[in-house]
Amino acid sequence: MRFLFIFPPGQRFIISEKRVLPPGPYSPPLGLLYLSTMLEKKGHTVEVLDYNAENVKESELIKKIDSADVIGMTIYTNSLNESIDLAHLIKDYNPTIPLLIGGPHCNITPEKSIIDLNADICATGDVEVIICAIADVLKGKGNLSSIPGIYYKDKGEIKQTIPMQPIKNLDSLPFPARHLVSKYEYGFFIGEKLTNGRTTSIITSRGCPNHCRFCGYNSIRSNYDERSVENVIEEIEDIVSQGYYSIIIADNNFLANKNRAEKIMDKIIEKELKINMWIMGARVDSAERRLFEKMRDAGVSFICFGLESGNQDVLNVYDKKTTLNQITEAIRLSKEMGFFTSGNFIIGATIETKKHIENTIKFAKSLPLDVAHFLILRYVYGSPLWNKAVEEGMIKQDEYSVIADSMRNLGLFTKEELKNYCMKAHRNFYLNPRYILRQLFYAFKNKDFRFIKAGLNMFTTHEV
Ligand code: B12
Repeated sequence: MRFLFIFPPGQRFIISEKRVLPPGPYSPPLGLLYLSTMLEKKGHTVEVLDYNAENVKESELIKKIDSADVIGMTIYTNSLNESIDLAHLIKDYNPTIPLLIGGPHCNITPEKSIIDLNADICATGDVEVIICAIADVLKGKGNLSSIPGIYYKDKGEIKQTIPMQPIKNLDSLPFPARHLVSKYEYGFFIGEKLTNGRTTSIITSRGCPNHCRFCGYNSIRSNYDERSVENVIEEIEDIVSQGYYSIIIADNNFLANKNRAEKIMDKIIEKELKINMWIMGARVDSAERRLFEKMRDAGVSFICFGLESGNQDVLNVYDKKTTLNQITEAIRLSKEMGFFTSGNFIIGATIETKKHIENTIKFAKSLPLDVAHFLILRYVYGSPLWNKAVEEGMIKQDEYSVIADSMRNLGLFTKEELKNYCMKAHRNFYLNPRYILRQLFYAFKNKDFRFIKAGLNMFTTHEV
């Protein structure tokens, strides 16, 4: 069968009234590529359209629908509206083409997703296990009712099968079909290509062992599972053989198991693999000199930490289990290793006063960070903060992502005030003379001005 897999457009960054930048193409849609491998192994053909990497015209999409037997789409909560538009366009054009959906949003609200997107089948969990069985049924072999982990339309009714178990042995999965996106160039962030050379991504673990109260990931995948060092290295070697140089490590928390991370770095050094690595998700309590030195020697050049706040009581409200001292030490160590260091902060916790927000801005400025991103707290479906707000009647069960807002008794500031605080935080951070000098020094020393441009974009940017 011919599958057309679509990664819908993500949120846009507003630069000014006239300039709106897409966030990507940052990294490939790994979920779709994992499923593609499974399908290709069974003789199906797959085409992947990544709307973050390509501006697909409607006429072009229609041609592609004409030459497909099944359409598959990844659904994220934050880009649900864009996905709904796309799904309706597809179904309006060809109401009989099967529309299969999956991804984080489908895991949290499968039944509603089928309705919202006018889809035929919604697959949850580690879909690699069932994707070929779904393909068989669409071809006329077997029955959807015997496939675990799916929701499907049957004579106007939505039926649900038994839940599926997450894959325990992630090493058993074949590597993602990267050739399907070799037409795209990844490594862009807010309009700038920030990675060096051909860029792809890898995921070496699934789930997250931590339970921060603002995060909904544990309701998307409750188990945390790791791939073995050997299996990760085999994939990195495969990536290198395909001509890639930069690898974005997309794990929620790559350094969760320091021992495993250290062994991966040891192997990369031992095998003299010429790669550059970006670590997307790290916690400050993983920062250890020996590990970080090995990361540096193996080719890590960028690391992004979830820092969240410059107030210990706010970190405690989030159950982050980190301290301000750990943050300071980790960022210092990261910079000492020469890593381009990024930190994310959240503004708008229920206890947060003006003083707290000012502390966070001051704290961020005191750290030698290269990038700081200040985001308004969102109550996301399934997170402990969302659950509590639902229990207390502030949020309705069908509100998947709600911005902190005093008008709804969610914190002490309205969302407009919080937006302004975020913009103020960005301005304060990026217009700090010490920061500007540091970045100019780096840029001139390395003759590399890309990060300055991205930083400037970030400073004039806020998310909608
Ligand atoms: C890499 C990443 C990004 C990258 C790029 C995304 C990309 N091209 O894949 C970037 C940095 C751009 C990004 C941005 C954002 N991200 Co992000 N991101 C991730 C991350 C860390 C890894 C994604 C990944 O590759 N997973 C590995 C694959 C194997 O898993 P998967 O994608 O879930 O796919 C499996 C199933 O879901 C399913 N599936 C997926 N697609 C499909 C399609 C079909 C047809 C079927 C049947 C099944 C199916 O099968 C796959 C195999 O089992 C995840 C966390 C995570 N660990 O998954 C967060 C995550 C997906 N991101 C998240 C968020 C919130 C965001 C942002 C909104 C953050 C922000 N505030 O800016 C933005 C917006 C993105 C957008 N679309 O607009 C949330 C999504 C929550 C939700 N309910 O939707 C996640 C889950 C993190 C979290 N802690 O909750 N992200």
